[in-house]
Amino acid sequence: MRDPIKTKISEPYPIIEESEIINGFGRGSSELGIPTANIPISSNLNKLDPGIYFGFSKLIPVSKDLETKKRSDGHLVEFNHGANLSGEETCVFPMVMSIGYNPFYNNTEKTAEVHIIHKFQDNFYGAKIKHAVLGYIRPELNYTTKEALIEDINLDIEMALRALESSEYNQYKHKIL
Ligand code: RBF
Ligand code: MG
Repeated sequence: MRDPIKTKISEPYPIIEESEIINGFGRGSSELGIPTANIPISSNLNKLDPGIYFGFSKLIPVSKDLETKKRSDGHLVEFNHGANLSGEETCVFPMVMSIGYNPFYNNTEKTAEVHIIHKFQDNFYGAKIKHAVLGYIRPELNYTTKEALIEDINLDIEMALRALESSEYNQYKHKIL
C-alpha cells in the first residue's frame, strides 16, 4: 500500500524554475514506454531527497536551428528545440518527476527527469521546460521486473492527477504560464 499524497502544500514547495532539456539514456520511451525529459539538477532540486515528485510543467520552444548531438551510448539525437510543438502542446500539463539514481538501472549519477502527462506528437529535445514541483509521492525503489516498475509509474501518474485536481494544488498551474 502507498502513503497518500499530502492534501496541503508545504515547504520547500512550490519549487518553480525554468530549465533546459538534456540527453537522457534513451530508455524512457523505448524501454518503458514512458518518455521523460531529462533536466540538469538545479540547486533547489538537489536539496530534495531522491524520490518521485509531482507538479505542473510547460514546454517552451527555443528559436534555434536543428542540431545533431551524440548520446552517451553513441546514438545520434536530433535536437529540434521544440519547433514541432503545436499550440496545445505548449500548454501547462500535470507531470511526475523522478530524482535520483534509478535503482532498477543502477545509475551512478543523480539525475532528474520529468514525464509530462500528455501524449506528444514528436520529441522536443533542446526545448526549455518550466515547472512547479508541488509535492512528494514516494521513494525510488528497485523492482524485480520492468513491468512492476511500469505499473508503479502508472500508479504515480494516477495519484498525481488526482492530487493536482484539488484547488490546493491546481492554483499553481497558473504560476508557470
Ligand atoms: N526508476 C527506478 O529505478 N525506480 C523507481 O522507483 C522509479 N520511479 C519512477 C517514477 C516516475 C514517475 C518516473 C517518470 C520514472 C521513474 N523511474 C524509476 C525512472 C526510470 O527508470 C527512468 O525514467 C528510465 O530508466 C528512463 O531514464
Ligand atoms: Mg528521459
